[in-house]
Amino acid sequence: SQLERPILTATHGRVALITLNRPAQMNALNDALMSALGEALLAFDRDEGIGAIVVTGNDKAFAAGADIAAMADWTYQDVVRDQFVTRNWETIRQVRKPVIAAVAGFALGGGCELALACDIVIAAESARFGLPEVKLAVLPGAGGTQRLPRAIGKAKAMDLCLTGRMLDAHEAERDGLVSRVVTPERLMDEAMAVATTIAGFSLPAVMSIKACVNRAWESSLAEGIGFERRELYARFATDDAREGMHAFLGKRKPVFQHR
Ligand code: CO8
Repeated sequence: SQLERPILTATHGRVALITLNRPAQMNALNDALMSALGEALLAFDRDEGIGAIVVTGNDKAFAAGADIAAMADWTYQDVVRDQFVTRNWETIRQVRKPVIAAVAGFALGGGCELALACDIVIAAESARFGLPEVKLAVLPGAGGTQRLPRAIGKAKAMDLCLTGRMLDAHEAERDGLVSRVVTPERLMDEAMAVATTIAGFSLPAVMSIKACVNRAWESSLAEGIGFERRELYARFATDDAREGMHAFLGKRKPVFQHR
């Protein structure tokens, strides 16, 4: 039944919606959920009819982290053999279309790291972000210690990682972890509207912009500028770029073919 699936998927026009679906466990991210999420993300990334992907949870939790019940008795040998995290947590990095996290309630540990791996984070006022792994004597090992300092700076990241305290939605927005804050009632409308806007643009241009911004995280300015310039030149090899500019000049709406 729908209730037993770790994720639910739906499409609305060119927007795909993925809902994390372990409400009784606060959407704790176990192996089945992360594998299903990875498969769904890659399937939507390949789907020509999809231009943007929204990932959400429920009112109480986006996700309260890795599944502590599953992890509690793992040994060093277990995590090395199974390639914990590497095996199915990093699939989201392969996705070339924009992924928008719509966060209400708790986004803790791996749930916060999942939001950090998304391209845009839209938070309800009820959202709470934190990396409480230190309290369990583990660490934010799904990119948290690396992405959080890049997103909000070293001082704030050290504070969050070492104390395990939570940020509310407004503090998270001020710090740069969150793109927009809305009321809980508006969350899904806002996230779907943002995704629909992006999905209406030329997909090759959108994917190129995402790749350029991600490159800024990972490279020197000179290398990033070089990457950006090559991506810019490549836009001129697309029909959509001519259509976009001629539609502007002709004072009409562009009709993009996504090529
Ligand atoms: N794993 C497993 N079960 C969970 C988790 C979790 N992360 N979070 C909540 N649950 C379960 C609870 O055990 C409880 O189950 P039951 O009803 O059977 O007792 C149910 O969900 C409801 O939770 P609560 O009763 O605790 O609800 P509250 O409203 O009182 O509290 C909180 C909600 C604040 C979210 C609280 O549940 C909590 O603190 N959860 C744990 C948060 C946490 O520590 N997360 C970090 C986990 S470690 C991690 O993510 C990274 C590990 C290393 C990196 C590797 C990749 C991630």
